[in-house]
Amino acid sequence: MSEHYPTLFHRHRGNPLLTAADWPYPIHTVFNPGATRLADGTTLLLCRVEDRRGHSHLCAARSANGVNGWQIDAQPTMPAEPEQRPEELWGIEDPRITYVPELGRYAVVYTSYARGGPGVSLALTEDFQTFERVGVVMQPEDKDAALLPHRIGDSWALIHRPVGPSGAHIWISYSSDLRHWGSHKVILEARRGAWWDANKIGLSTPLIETPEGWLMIYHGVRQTPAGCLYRLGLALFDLETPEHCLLRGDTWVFGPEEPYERTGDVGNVTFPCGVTVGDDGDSLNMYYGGADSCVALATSSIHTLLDWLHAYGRPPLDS
Ligand code: BMA
Repeated sequence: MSEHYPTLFHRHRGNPLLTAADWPYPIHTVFNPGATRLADGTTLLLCRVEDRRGHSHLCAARSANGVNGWQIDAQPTMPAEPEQRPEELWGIEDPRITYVPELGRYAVVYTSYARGGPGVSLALTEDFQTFERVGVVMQPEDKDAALLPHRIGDSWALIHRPVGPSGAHIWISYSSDLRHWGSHKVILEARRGAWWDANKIGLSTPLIETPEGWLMIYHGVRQTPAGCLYRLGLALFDLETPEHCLLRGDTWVFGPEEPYERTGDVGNVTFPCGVTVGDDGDSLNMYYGGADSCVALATSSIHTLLDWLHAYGRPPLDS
């Protein structure tokens, strides 16, 4: 990317942080981790691990500083349960974690994959050891979902990305009990034509709550004759009415550049599912999959991303 674009994210020099070689049991690849900080400050990554069948499960890695010294669970933390849950026949993928103070638990929203296509499932956990599996909350074809950490008015809110005849856009849905969802609305549309985020976009990390609004990091997929390019953009949504987009950037702000992002099982993919906020309330650690083959880290800060949106973003044209 040329010098005159501001650099919003800085790759950690220790990248990639985790690869299959770090795993305590045989796996094929590890990528697309969800992330959170536990009460004691420990960073927990819930990684998507793919085995040699081609099926994924989730496995936790914990680190005191979020960078190194990862303690990886000796076995799958959240295996797929295809016997009890047919929607998990081909595995579970791409978790997004939200701590929900009202429940005193973490919500893990993930893709469950089976014959019907990818759908969105929800599980609740206190400790990332035992999980209450709520089950499918959005039927196929849907993915790239995360829960907001508290109710909006009386309702829980879920961001997700169903695929319809008009393309793959980002939606919000509401629920009073986390099980039954409705009041569905499109909140961010994939653009059309030659844009970097034409036709297919999806939520990357869970929304980040800031005094100025809900900050969204989303991915845009550019289809090229040589394959897809997965890059990231920014948008800001109203705090009280999160379906209302205040600002959206026109250009992507992070994309595949390094060898571990360019080359792998699926090259040219940077795919974050988790972000953690530092003790200062501003610094960000964004954890992402590189080329569907490793876990990497890029850092930024909330104020840097908001400043950029104010400088370069604009309200969506049709609002
Ligand atoms: C998306 C998801 C991600 C994956 C990406 C690139 O549709 O399946 O898990 O990283 O494609 O393969």
